[in-house]
Amino acid sequence: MSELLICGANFKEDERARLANAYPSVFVGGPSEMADLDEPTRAAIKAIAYKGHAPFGGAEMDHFPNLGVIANYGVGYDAIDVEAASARGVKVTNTPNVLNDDVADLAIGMLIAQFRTFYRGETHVRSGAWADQGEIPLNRKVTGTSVGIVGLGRIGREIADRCAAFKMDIHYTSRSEKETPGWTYHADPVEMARAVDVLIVALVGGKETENHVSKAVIDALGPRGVIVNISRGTTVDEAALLDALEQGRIAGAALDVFLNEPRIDPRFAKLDNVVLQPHQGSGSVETRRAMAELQLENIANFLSGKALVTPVN
Ligand code: 8YV
Repeated sequence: MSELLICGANFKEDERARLANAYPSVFVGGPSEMADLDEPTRAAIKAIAYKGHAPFGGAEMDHFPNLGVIANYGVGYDAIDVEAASARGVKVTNTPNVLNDDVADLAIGMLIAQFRTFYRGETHVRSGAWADQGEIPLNRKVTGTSVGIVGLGRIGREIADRCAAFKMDIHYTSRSEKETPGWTYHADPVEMARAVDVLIVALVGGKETENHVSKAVIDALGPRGVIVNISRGTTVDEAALLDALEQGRIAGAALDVFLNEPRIDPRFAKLDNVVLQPHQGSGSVETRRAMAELQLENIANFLSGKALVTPVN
């Protein structure tokens, strides 16, 4: 009987094969398919390798009476009800740190793409408009701008370090003030938004941070303001953001995450002041490999009775 359940339609073939080669396993496309497994199969499962953003709650955990660990592929585990897991004595692990560089690189790349209108430039070259119309409209200088990092965790810090290399005036919000090289701490995100031109959102997802970047924060950012989000769609009031972008009340946005991924609000596609990416923050070959290895290491440690590498609860 298989001890491992691989759960997630978006596991790549090689990632799934690596898990399946390590342990006899069964596969389901998502938590909603767990109930379809027969009872003896469910009773044998001790570990679940999870990848995805579909909710994984207590009701799904209850299908597996001998479940001991849910190893999440990803640093963000907001899809998993950790409280429900803890109440059942189930451990949860994630894949922190190995993706910090990729996510920070993407944040800076998207910020530059938004300021320097890469989308407009690319279309201009590909369409031949360059030869007919000449230069594109001038855009905006990146170096030296003022930036507010919303959430100075591990990823937020990597972003801030990169911003420092671009000689930016760095501000941040966080649960508490941190030791930083001259960066300005704000307890209130509205106050920070008033002080900067760019907000880069690097919060954890989940109920606690829902709509943290509220309408009031967006309004405080003002007409030169740009919002970069590489965290979760839930952290920004998306309706307020769309209204502000459509009405030109902020200058633009660069977004890797949305509500209702991958079927995002069609209003985004109509905007020409946004950079849109398909939640690819950690999506380099190197980083995804490291994430897969860390997930497998957590499973292997659990099944052999060793300490978990990156436990959450
Ligand atoms: C996802 C992510 O894990 O790590 C996270 O929190 O959001 C991503 O890296 C990835 O999209 C796979 O679902």
